[in-house]
Amino acid sequence: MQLVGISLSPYFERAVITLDAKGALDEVELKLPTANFGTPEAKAVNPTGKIPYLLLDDGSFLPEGQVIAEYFNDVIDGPSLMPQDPVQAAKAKLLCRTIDLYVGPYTTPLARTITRGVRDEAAIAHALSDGLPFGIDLLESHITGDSFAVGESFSLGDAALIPHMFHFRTFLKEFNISVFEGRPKLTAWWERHKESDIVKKSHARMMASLQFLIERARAQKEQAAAR
Ligand SMILES: N[C@@H](CCC(=O)N[C@@H](CS)C(=O)NCC(=O)O)C(=O)O
Repeated sequence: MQLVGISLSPYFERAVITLDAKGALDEVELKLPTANFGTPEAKAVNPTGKIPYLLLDDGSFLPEGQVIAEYFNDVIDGPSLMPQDPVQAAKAKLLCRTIDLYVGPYTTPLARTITRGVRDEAAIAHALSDGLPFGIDLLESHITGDSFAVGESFSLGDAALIPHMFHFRTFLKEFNISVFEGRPKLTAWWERHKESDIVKKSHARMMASLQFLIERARAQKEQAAAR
C-alpha cells in the first residue's frame, strides 16, 4: 500500500497518526504526490484532484483521510482506535466528521496565505468571524473523554484533532482569534497531549512539510522570475 499526500494536510496526517498509534509506520509507504492539485494528471488518479489517497495492492485506490484512517484501523494489527462501545464509537466518528465539515474548510484560506501566498479576503473574513468560532465551539462540545478526546483510550477522534492543532497554532497566529479561550475541554485535552510522542512526531512532520512547501514555492518563484 502507498499513502499519497503530504503531512501538512491534516487529512493525510490523520492517517499517518493512525499508523503511528498502531505501531505500523513502516507498513505503508508514504509518497509525495507527483501531480499538482486539481490538474488533469491528479484527477486521473483521484477524481477530486486532492490528497490524500491510498493506492491499494489490488490496483484500486481509496480517497478521503477519514476513510483511509478507518481502513488502516480495520486491517492493520495493533490497538483499535475505535472504541468498543457503540456510543463512544459514534462520538469518535462525530468528532472526526465535525472537523471535516465545520473546521477544516475554514483553516484552509488561512493556511493558503502562507503555503500559496494567496489571500482570499472574503473567505478569511468569514472563517474568522463565523466558520472557525462555530466549528471550534462544536469541537469543545464533542470532546467528552476525561483523558482522551472521547472514551478511555486514544481514538480516531484524537488522531483527527492533533493535525488541526498544528494548523491552529501555525496559521491562526497572524489573526486575532483565540482557540482556547472559553473552551476548557479543548484546553485540558491539549495540555494533556501536547508533549506526547505522537503529537511531537506529528507536528515535526507537519513543520518539515510546511518548510518544504515554502521552499518549493520560493524556488518556483525565482525560476519564473529568471525566465
Ligand atoms: N475531504 C477530503 C479533503 C482533502 C483535501 O481538501 N485535501 C487538500 C489538502 S489539505 C487538497 O488536496 N487540496 C487541493 C485543492 O483543493 O485543490 C479528505 O477528507 O481527505
